[in-house]
Amino acid sequence: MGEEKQKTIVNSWNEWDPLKHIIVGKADNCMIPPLEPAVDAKVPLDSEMRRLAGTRRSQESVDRANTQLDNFCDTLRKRGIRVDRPAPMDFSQPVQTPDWKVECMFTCMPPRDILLTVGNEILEATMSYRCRWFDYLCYRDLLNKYFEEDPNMKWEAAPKPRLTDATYKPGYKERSRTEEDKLRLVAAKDFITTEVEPLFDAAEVMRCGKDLFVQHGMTANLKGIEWIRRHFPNHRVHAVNFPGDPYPIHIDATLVPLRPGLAMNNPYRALPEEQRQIFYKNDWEIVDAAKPAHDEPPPLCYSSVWLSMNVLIIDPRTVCVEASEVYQQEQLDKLGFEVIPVPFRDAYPFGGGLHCATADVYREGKCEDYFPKQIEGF
Ligand code: DAV
Repeated sequence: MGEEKQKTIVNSWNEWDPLKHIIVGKADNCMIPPLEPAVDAKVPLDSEMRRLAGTRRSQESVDRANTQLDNFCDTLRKRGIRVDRPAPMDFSQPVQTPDWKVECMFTCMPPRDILLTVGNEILEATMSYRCRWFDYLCYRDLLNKYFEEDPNMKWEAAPKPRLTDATYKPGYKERSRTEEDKLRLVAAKDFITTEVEPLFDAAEVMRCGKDLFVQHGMTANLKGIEWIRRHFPNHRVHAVNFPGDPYPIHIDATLVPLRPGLAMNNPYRALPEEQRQIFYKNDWEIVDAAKPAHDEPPPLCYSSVWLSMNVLIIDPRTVCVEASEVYQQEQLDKLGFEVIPVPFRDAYPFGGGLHCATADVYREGKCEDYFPKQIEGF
């Protein structure tokens, strides 16, 4: 069936069922984010991005990223997957609400950060950076279209946060001057955001059918996780955290499910023992992800080398892995996957890897219970 004729269906319950329709981001007009409080806590201490905050990325780097993004789309289309693209805005514009003003916006390269698909619902996340407050506008044409074309699609938006100074902890920067400081704060679950309002990025959520695992970290606070819990009453929502990650943002380079019964965990960001129990109790195996092939991320990249494990699963036997990540490819090959290498390192600086750069619209399959044995209080 040609992709134009494919009926629009919004449905995706997990990260591995057979993929039929997806959104892939674009690098156009991407800015280096301004150093507002939440961005400051995430940009690595030694990154050049600090000096260049609030400036445009070079057109040459944008073009290279877009070439790889377009190539990724072609790879998916050749596999019969329908691909849609967002509408980039002029992200160099200053934006404001009645509460604050910021010198520019950011990007629409990583739709995963904002769009959370759970079953027939697509939920726009609150976000927690001021420069990302308007991200949703880039996806509104697509969501509106899905809403028109699929009579069962549920279009939801989480409450937009105020993001006043009360949302961010005063003095956090002073308390996190070194990597050691950061690790100590993260181990104590002391993150940049306060609990005055619900906050989460969609990329903090790992979907496993009836169970949703949400990272408590730099973008999702406990109130945000509680909001998700009340919003999805038919799901079980588990807050997880990863001591060992000095910059905990987004779960998809940290804990990645591969297929029912198998997940991989970043060995430097181990899921705490008590939070592993639900996996073991239900006969899941958690393997350490292979080491990245690179010692450093590409220049002006705010993500870590662990984008190596930020894979896009096409179906329980097939996975897209970044083309230079030979160790990750080898590991997944040994685990029984067909590995599709996708060149993507030029796109990393614009918002992440192959999983970050996408958002599910349709995967075949239903909501299944992969964790029938629950752990009290988790
Ligand atoms: O390891 O820097 C990247 C995830 C971005 N969505 C990391 C996390």
